Amino acid sequence: MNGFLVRKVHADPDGKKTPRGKRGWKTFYAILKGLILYLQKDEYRPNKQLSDEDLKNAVSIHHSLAMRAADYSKRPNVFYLRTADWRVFLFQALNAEQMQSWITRINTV
Ligand code: I3P
Repeated sequence: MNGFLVRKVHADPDGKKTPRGKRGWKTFYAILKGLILYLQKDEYRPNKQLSDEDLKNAVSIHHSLAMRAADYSKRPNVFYLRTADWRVFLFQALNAEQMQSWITRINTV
C-alpha cells in the first residue's frame, strides 16, 4: 500500500516526548512493504535509490500498533502509530477511507 501521509513525531524511543523543534508536521510519500513503512520525501519512482534520509525515516512496523487518534482534533483523518521500541507517530491520511486502510494494513501484516 502507498500514498501520501503527513507525519508528526510525538515520542522518541522508550516513549520519551519528542522535543520542541522536532514536532512539526511533514509530508511524505509512504510505502508499506513487508514490515517496513518507508517514508520518502518525493513520490515513489520504481528505480529510484532510497536516500540516506529515506532510510532514516523508515519505520519498522513489526509489533507496532496503529489506531485512530480519537483524542486529536486539530486535524482530520489522523492515526497513531506506536512502534515496538515505544516511538509514537501521528499520521494524517488524505481521507477517512485511506486512514482506515492504513490502520488495517499496519495491524494485519
Ligand atoms: C511543533 C509544531 C506542531 C505542534 C507542536 C509544536 O513545533 O508547531 O505543529 O503540534 O505542538 O511543538 P516545532 O515544529 O517547532 O516542533 P500540533 O500541530 O499538534 O499543535 P506540541 O508540542 O503541543 O505537540
